[in-house]
Amino acid sequence: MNGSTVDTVSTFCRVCEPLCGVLATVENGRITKIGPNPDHLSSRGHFCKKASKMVDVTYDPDRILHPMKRTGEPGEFTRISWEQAFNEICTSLKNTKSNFGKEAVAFYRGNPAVFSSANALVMDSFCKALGIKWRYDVDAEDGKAVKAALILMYGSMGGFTVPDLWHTDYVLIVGANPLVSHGSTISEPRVAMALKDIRKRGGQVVVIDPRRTETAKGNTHIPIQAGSDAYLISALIYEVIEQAWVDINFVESHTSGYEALKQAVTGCTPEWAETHSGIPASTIREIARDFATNKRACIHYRLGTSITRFGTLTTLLINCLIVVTGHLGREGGNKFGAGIIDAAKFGGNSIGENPGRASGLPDVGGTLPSLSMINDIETPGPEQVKTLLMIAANPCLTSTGAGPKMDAAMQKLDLFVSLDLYMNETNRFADYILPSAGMYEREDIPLLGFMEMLRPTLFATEAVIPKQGESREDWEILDEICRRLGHGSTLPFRPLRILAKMGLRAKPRHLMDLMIRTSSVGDKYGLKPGGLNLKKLQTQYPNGFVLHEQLPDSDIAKKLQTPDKKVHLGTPELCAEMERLKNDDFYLNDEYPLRMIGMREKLTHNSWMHNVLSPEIASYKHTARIHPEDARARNIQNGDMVQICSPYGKLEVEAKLTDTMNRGNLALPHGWGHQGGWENANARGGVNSNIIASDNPADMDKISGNAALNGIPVQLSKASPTQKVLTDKNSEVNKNG
Ligand SMILES: Nc1nc2c(c(=O)[nH]1)N[C@H]1C(S)=C(S)[C@@H](COP(=O)(O)OP(=O)(O)OC[C@H]3O[C@@H](n4cnc5c(=O)[nH]c(N)nc54)[C@H](O)[C@@H]3O)O[C@H]1N2
Ligand SMILES: Nc1nc2c(c(=O)[nH]1)N[C@H]1C(S)=C(S)[C@@H](COP(=O)(O)OP(=O)(O)OC[C@H]3O[C@@H](n4cnc5c(=O)[nH]c(N)nc54)[C@H](O)[C@@H]3O)O[C@H]1N2
Ligand code: SF4
Ligand SMILES: [Mo]
Repeated sequence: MNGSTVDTVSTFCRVCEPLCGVLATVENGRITKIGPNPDHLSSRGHFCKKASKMVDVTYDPDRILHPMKRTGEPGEFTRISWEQAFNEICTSLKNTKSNFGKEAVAFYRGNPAVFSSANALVMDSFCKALGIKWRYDVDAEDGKAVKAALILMYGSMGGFTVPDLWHTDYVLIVGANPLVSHGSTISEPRVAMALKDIRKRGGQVVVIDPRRTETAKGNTHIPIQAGSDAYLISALIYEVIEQAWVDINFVESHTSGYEALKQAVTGCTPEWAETHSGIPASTIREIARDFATNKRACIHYRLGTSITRFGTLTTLLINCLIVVTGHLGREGGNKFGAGIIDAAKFGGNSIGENPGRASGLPDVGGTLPSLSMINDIETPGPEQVKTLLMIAANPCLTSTGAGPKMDAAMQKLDLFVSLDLYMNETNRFADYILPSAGMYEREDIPLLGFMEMLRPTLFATEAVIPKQGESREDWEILDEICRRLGHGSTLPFRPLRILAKMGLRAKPRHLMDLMIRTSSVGDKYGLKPGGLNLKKLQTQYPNGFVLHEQLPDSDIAKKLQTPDKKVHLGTPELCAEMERLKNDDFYLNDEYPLRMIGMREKLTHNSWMHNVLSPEIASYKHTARIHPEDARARNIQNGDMVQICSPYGKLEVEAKLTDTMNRGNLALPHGWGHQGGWENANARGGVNSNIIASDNPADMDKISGNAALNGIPVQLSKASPTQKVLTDKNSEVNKNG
């Protein structure tokens, strides 16, 4: 016997939205493997390689494991104690408040932050406790347009309408690539299987995308010109109305504003849409017919529609199409989520109530776009942002406005504190980096997925391993700041904060427990002895507890948060945007004839998985995917360095010719061009794709302030010969993207 212990622990992955149940092999307190869990009731054995790479992230020698203080140039940090870090940060926060007012303190949330339920439960109350008025987040590069549309139509940004893929006969996938992304605003580990099943039962999967994506392969692919979906969808609505395919009963019972919608799409003929989108009018008519006349039809849409200039309008139109054809809340249509709490009730519903102080960009549900930060930090005057607290974010790479201006703004702050696993391209400018505990170092429930799950399932995990180094959970760090500033704690309820001041400190796990116990399956604190609580869920149901075998049909009026309990179709916002769309000449600029979009690759995740030392990730190269004809016209060959210029900036990157691109469009992944504390990532080259995105607030989506990162007008040319790099040119045209 060597005394070693090997355990296999059921837990769940928190890299992306399916939140797959996985098995962690733990040897002597160290995770050695993350693998699939065939018995997990949500993921049922689904697993992807990204999850297995979390072992490398957890033990990455470049991970920040101690509080660090900037003692020199950007990126030059010295280890300090937690005590020193908290002392100095809290003193500085107090000084900022007394010198400039509490409005000088701002908060920024990045994407990985929402994958911790504890964070989701306390970030709001942390900001409220500190009186933080300026809250920014990466949602403007992701889903602000979606949230704004949900607010306008359904009354709350928490009320996602998820495509009922397991029971549909026709799904229109517009601007999403779930075979690589594993789905977003939908939480379904087996999304690939669900799509396969649709085909098996004779149904259709139609993918509208400027690239013949992994999802498009084997399905019906309709190539589109990037940034033109609003034309397409308004023409689909036009055609549905023209052909009398509207579900009038549904519209009369559940909606308002139908006549205004009808008016707004006047003249939006399939021929008109063809000139903008490149999709033949006959195909548009076919899609309209198939979608409207199929009893079980739904739409899945994501970044290809939301991070565009007309992001909110496109999302509004998609939802109007779902609703007027009577596909809302029905089997095989788009249904409201059914988790243990109805997030729509707590989701927030404000748009533009607290616009950026200098950018004027609107907030959605109380948070502002990343871009607004630049102006709000740089512009002198009342309420100028002087201090920034940032959790799990890297806007200098991931946001619109990334580049010299964002870098400069970060350096103008009096105090910049970042909570992160790494020193990245943004927090290298910070004054302090505080080490965060990784996903397997914290307990959790799938709070983020509740409203998105196709088979709503409840599960929980304990921390699988101890916190590495001196890291702490994000919430613990926020809690300590609140305690030291005299607010008791960072928890949302006042009585809990008062109790904390008396030494009785509740934790987010108590709130998770509360949610479970008071839910329909909860033990109601003993009143329903057979019911669930957090502990019971963790110990007796390690593989989850299925809440609904399938999404229940929605009682629509009950799900809506609009005051009149109607879905609002032709809102003034939609009508005004339709007018703007009809008069838009943005893409008529011959100087920038191509359109650039983003793309995701299977094994990396936004900006934070390029450091993993794996041969597969190492084999990834940052390349722009270009159609061979677009390349030939410019004398560009596979592997050449090319220059891509937009009206806002330029970059150079290697070309990869592929006929998966729709002609006139090229794709470049984001999150590359590293210069942080991650050595392997830095060595992998590539460029920051967002330096050619606009940093002008006027260019953002009008309603939500969402960035327009898909459909950037660009010109393309071969870079000067000195820039040429050695590459394998064996394959001139790549068929696999
Ligand atoms: N492997 C991996 N998975 C991820 C991530 C990752 O970085 N890597 N990121 C996660 C995150 S944060 C998110 S939000 C989700 C995103 O999830 P998805 O939105 O499913 O992922 P994307 O790959 O961005 O897919 C957008 C699709 O829209 C297409 N597109 C671009 N412009 C247009 C357009 O104008 N019109 C239309 N119709 N299509 C267009 C693109 O070609 C692309 O196929 O993925 C998550 N999952
Ligand atoms: N051009 C273009 N730009 C895009 C996109 C696109 O499709 N095209 N997609 C956008 C989208 S959808 C998103 S969500 C954003 C993502 O943008 P961001 O959220 O800004 O960046 P990420 O790369 O997700 O990671 C941010 C940081 O979180 C840290 N991190 C990881 N796990 C944890 C944790 O558990 N705790 C803490 N405290 N930190 C952690 C990582 O180390 C990393 O430094 O990028 C956006 N940018
Ligand atoms: S799909 Fe996402 S949640 Fe599931 S195992 Fe892969 S990375 Fe984790
Ligand atoms: Mo995202």
